[in-house]
Amino acid sequence: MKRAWWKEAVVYQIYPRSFMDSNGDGVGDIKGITGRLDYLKELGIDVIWLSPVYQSPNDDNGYDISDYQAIMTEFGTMEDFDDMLREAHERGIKIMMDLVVNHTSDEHRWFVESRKSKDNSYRDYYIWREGKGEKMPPNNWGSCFSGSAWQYDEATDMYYLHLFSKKQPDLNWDNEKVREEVFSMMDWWCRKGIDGFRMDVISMISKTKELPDGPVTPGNLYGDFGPYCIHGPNVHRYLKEMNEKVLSRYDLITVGETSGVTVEDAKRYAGESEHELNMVFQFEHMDIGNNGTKWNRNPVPLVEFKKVMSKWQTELEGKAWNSLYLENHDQPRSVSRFGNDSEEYRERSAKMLATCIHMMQGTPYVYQGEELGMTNYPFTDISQFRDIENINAYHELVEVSGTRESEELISCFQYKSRDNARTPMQWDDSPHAGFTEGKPWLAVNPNYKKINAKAEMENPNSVFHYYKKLIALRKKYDIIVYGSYELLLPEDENLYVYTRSLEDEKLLVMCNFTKENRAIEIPQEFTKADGKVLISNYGRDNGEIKNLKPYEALVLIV
Ligand code: TEU
Ligand code: CA
Repeated sequence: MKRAWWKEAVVYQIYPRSFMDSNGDGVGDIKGITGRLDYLKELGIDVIWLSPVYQSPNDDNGYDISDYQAIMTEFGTMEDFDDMLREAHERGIKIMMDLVVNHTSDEHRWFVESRKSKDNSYRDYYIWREGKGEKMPPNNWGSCFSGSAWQYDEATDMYYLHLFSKKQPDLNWDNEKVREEVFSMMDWWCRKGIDGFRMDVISMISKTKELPDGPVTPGNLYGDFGPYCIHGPNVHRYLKEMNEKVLSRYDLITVGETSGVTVEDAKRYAGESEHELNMVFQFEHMDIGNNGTKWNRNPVPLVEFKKVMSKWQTELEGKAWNSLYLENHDQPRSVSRFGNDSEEYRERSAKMLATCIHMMQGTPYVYQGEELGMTNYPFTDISQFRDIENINAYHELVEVSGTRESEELISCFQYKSRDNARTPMQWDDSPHAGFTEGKPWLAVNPNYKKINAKAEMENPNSVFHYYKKLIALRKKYDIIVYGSYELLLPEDENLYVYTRSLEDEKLLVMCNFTKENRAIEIPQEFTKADGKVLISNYGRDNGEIKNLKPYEALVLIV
């Protein structure tokens, strides 16, 4: 297995809007990030994945970009950005930008031009089609944010495609001028000294020529664009071109957000010799239980979770590199979804989940607050949400189609809404958790008085210090980065047990995903020899055990 710094790194994702507000307007900003770099240095992370900080009207909180080479007004100035980049580099921390080029904002100058007339020189930067008739869009596709994926534009009596909000028109990647503009913008950021890109919905940039109706999942009002917009005919050609013209010229970390990706697809997007990307985010483990819709409260059966994770671990090994994550700005808090966020088990299960993921092969991604064991928010009313995804879903499912009942749907939002991950970072027990001196744009979780960075940095047994230890172990032991993975007890519904092997070293990773004591038999090879405890969330100093305690994580090394 080829060594690489980005294989050995741990990435920390910052959602700037909710990380730290330095000027009291209730919105996080870049100066706020700069002021917290020492905290991240203390945690020991190597790379910051910065969610978009570019100029944006914030229809989708910055994932709708109106100027790729200017900083969002609310977040500060380009000078603030340059200061943050320099201060991060001085601490040995790299910066990975969020590249959102499947679509722009409808306020981007390219789109402002494109919609002016059918023969405008920017017309073909986007995907315009004639309707099928009076108020009839070109096909039945639905947007990820509800409603049709087509928006009628009066000025030229045509529709434009938007797979996300109507203020996020899709770029036409078949137009080489679009590719040239994107590549030169990327190069401009690389020349500023940034260290990589996380690529937003990069699997959607190539659409089929024909745009036929998609299959309609029962209960949905619209058709699925997936077969025609995900892993399209030219996606790998365009990524190889991006690699050749930009990525290969710098020492970057790159990760593609590839909705709908399979292991086979991943071998192409992130294949060691494909010259496209370093790795991808897969969603199979996050989509467990989503039968046709994410709006459910389904638990995650551990046997299925183990099967998915093990497939990715074993089938990519030696061919492509894994990313490892359980939460981000689009997902609910992992301790609430995969662990147990009750007073009694929150910390223990947060440490157990961290062990389970960080002991695998791949690059781990820690989402802001995950290192504190931050939990979902106790949402009870639709007015508390800010995320366009579930606000639009509520309108469509409750008010338009009436296929869902308000209270039941809101309880699903409470479990799965992206706003769960976007409540402000909890720094200390002062008002608004020290995030802002103003009114936060989204309410702070009321449990901040107990769950906050200050308290956890002072408590050596906190989730924070446990993450710090996990990150330090990854630096110390090659086996954690490069060792082969093997799943044990595949059918066990309560325990996740796997080994890692590298040369003559071996790890045994045991995680109890339940709140009961569970019997376990430690394989001989870890007891007869001097099996040493690598990490334990119960402070164990030996591996002579007959059972795992509630949410216990224990890693032995021989
Ligand atoms: O997410 C794309 C994506 O797959 C998710 O939106 C997913 O469809 C949904 O959030 C989970 O149910 C990326 C960004 O991460 C997301 O924040 C943006 O809203 C989206 O693209 C559009 O840019
Ligand atoms: Ca601010």
